[in-house]
Amino acid sequence: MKIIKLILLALLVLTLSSCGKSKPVLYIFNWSDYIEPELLKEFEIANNCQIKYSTYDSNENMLTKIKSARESFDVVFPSGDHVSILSEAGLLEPLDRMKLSNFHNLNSGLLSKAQAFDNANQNSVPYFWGLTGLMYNKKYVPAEVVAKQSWSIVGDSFFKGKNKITMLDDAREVVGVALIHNGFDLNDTSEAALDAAKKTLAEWDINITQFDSDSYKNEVPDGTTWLAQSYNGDVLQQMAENSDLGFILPSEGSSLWMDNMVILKSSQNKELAYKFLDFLLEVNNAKRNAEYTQYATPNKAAHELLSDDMKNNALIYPSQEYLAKCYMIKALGDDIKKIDALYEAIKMN
Ligand code: SPD
Repeated sequence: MKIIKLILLALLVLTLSSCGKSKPVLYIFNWSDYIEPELLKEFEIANNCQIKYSTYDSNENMLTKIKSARESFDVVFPSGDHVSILSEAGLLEPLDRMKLSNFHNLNSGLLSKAQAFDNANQNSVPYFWGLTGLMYNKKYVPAEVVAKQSWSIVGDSFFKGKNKITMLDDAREVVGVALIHNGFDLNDTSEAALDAAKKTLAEWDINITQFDSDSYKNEVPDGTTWLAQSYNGDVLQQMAENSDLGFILPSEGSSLWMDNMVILKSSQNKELAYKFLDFLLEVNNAKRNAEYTQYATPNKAAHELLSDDMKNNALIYPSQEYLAKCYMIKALGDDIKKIDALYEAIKMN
């Protein structure tokens, strides 16, 4: 009897301890609306793990959270300029290519471009690239205003007193397009360039109601906002469901960016983080992700599988002629303070 009791007790302890054994957790920090949600579930099942997923709407917010000791993440998706900033701060894990069996799917031309912010592609893997433009609602913005196809629409007298325009809450994007509109490189911080951008932004500011990088996705469709500076894929996601929406890539050119996957040096679960990166690089997963997010994929093998409609969509993959007028946002070192000061002054107005 005593032996049976002991066996039962041992079984109970064993059951309780295996129940209490939690699955490994992967902490992911990404831009909002920037992944096919089913992929997350499939990764959890395939790897018997749990994903804790959080989102951000600007590189600056991401950086602040990463630097705060309170939250820790394994995988993050910074834009190119912030890959440089995170690398210089010693926060990134140098990547071991041997653990990324699907790395070869990437477009070598885009990998070379990514070396502008990540030498030898050591610390980051390209995720998506995209452009910034103007989203509008055809019900409210007259065709003759849209026909201007220029950043100057933001200052158009049609919008005067209407409080219907928003711009991104992103200093580089806002000051950047004012620089481009004036014929400067978006990374130019010379006095002449910033004076011109300041003048333009002061003119546009009377029409701008808020600086926000997320709400336009709902507010342009529902008419709260009529025109918004926005990221192309976010707009295309909405356009697929609402024919009243349109998107302009202004004729002066625009900002061009590449977002990337990185593993933080502080990651507590690097093996699982590598598996996640490799899972997203797998050709069919990358294709599904590109179809869901509507952003341009740097995964050459996945791009080949996309429909002709998507591959020929100039709002996702613009012509070489248009791309030649666009500027990649670069890390500016201390000069970023000049851009931030100009942006804060406009916001405070
Ligand atoms: N919802 C996804 C948005 C991605 C935007 N990324 C890049 C911004 C660079 N300024």
